Amino acid sequence: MRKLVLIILICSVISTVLTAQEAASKIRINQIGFYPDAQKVAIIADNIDGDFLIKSVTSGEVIFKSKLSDPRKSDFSPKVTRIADFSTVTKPGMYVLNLPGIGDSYTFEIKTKVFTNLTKALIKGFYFQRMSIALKPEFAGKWSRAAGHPDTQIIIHPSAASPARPAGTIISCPRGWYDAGDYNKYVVNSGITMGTLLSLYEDFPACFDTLGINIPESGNGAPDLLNEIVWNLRWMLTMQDPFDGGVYNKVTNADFDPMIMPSASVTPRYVVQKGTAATLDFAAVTAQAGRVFNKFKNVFPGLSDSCLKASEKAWDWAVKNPKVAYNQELMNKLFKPVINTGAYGDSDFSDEFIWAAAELYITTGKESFYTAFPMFPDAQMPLPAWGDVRLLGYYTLERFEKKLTMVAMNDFTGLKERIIRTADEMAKGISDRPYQTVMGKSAGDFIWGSNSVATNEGILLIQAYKLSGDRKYLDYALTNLDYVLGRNATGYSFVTGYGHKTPMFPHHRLSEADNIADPIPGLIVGGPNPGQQDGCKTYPSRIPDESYTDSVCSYASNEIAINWNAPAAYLAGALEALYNK
Ligand code: G3I
Ligand code: 9MR
Repeated sequence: MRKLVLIILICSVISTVLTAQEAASKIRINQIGFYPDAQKVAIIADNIDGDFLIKSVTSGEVIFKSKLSDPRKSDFSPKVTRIADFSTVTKPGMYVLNLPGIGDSYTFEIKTKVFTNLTKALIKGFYFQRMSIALKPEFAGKWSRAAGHPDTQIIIHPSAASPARPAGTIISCPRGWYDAGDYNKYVVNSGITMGTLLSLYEDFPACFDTLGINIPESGNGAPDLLNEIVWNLRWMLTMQDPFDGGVYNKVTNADFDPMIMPSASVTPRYVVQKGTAATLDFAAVTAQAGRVFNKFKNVFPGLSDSCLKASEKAWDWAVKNPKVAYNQELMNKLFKPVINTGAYGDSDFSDEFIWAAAELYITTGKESFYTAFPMFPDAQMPLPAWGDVRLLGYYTLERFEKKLTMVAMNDFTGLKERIIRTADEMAKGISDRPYQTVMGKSAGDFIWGSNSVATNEGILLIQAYKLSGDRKYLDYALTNLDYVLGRNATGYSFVTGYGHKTPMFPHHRLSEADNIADPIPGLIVGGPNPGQQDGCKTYPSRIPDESYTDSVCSYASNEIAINWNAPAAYLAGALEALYNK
């Protein structure tokens, strides 16, 4: 009998727990929290009519009560949502949102600087991706690990052969960050990543001069954001052929490694063919780095000058070789060994020319860079992505308005209007959307790495705010951080370790092979992608904004990548800087 009572008791406890989880998962909310003076919205992923309450976790007191909104209908699914707006709650504290008769949301916090830890974690994520170095417990905690991929014996692949460096020549390309869940390093994807991180520093130097993330270089007199960037920058510099200035596309194995730790990965590594995209991305990054590191000559002697020299040399190579695409399929027909890792193949270089030209122009002041190619070939403003980098150049022109010479000044008003117009277009109709976020305007937002669409939209909105001073753009940008942290159709906060329901099984060799239950923290996964190119069987749905699965097989929705972490770090860091002024 006692046993039966116990079983009934356990069952009823389990059923309450399940109900609590179900309730929490129905309430889609930024799982970290809110600034006191910001908009605060949760979305009920169900057609429930009635009131909602905001309760203090510490006192249990109901401090706010209001009605759920009229329903909103998704454009991509038959589902309907309701909005709970509690923006008038401004008192710092820990809270839950309660739906009477249904249950509580996850707890969340209202306070100033509510995303400082998140910002630090997203930058620290890069430290965890470092190659060629052991991660020590004092910096990496339980995720400490042995060194791997020294990359001091890199083979020139036949596709990369030149008279001075014939196939089989050994070069040294140490350091750098693992690109993603795999163990290779790609110049093109490092390009946008580094550009975004360097811009984060250039846009908000005061914040990042003092933000420490506890890495081996901390306290050396340079900001930690820059210290971390240097780890990848020094690798990138090795990717330039000193004899002609061209830049190899990647350091790679012939095939993706299995899910093993770095120290167990010993297959040969190659640099492959040079390309125009890689060379121009390299030119842009090194021009920007030359500018940024000029202020830190005492900590990094010679680095700024080396970067600038490398940049001009790369630019010259690209001008002479303006159409060298990295076509891996074609390359594999011509050369052995066949290379099966990521391609980041791009065949339109007009945007890379714009970006490199803009960075070189601002760093050197030489107008010839600005006028070398059409800076505004058309009126389009494509959101930054690894193969689409022209806006990175435009952001730089806008950031350095005071340095523009007459010819660029003449374009400036037009550029400013375009950025603001693009921001307006992105936000148009937001109040009708089921999740009230800028992200999700159309099904086309949900591509491989869709979370970087959300965060890059956030960056564009922040540029619109900087140019206009209109607070609404900042509020729009925040809706996309809310999206990434849980106010979305999946109910996940997409950053490992940050939020309540977070990815536990990312497609990430470092997290999968380390025998530690928790994945490495501070890494944003790709997010919903109805393409489902990985063929995983665990996706809950093909509906664009729901097509996400927290399983290790899912490299098309649940991998992590440096070009996704960088804009997430930018968005969180910029909001911290701008909301806490
Ligand atoms: O841009 C088109 C879009 O216009 C179209 O509507 C949509 C429909 O599916 O496709 C979009 O293109 C997709 C593109 O990603 C979007 O950026 C392609 O289908 C898709 O195949 C492509 O995926 C890329 C993937 O590699 C496969 O090549 C991802 O961008 C890229 O982030 C990813 O990168 C990999 C590296 O190769 C290897 N390391 C891991 C890394 C992250 O997964
Ligand atoms: O692990 C690889 C991941 O980093 C890439 O994004 C993805 C697409 O290029 O490919 C993954 O590797 C898979 C390979 O493409 C096919 N065999 C299974 C591999 C995953 O374990």
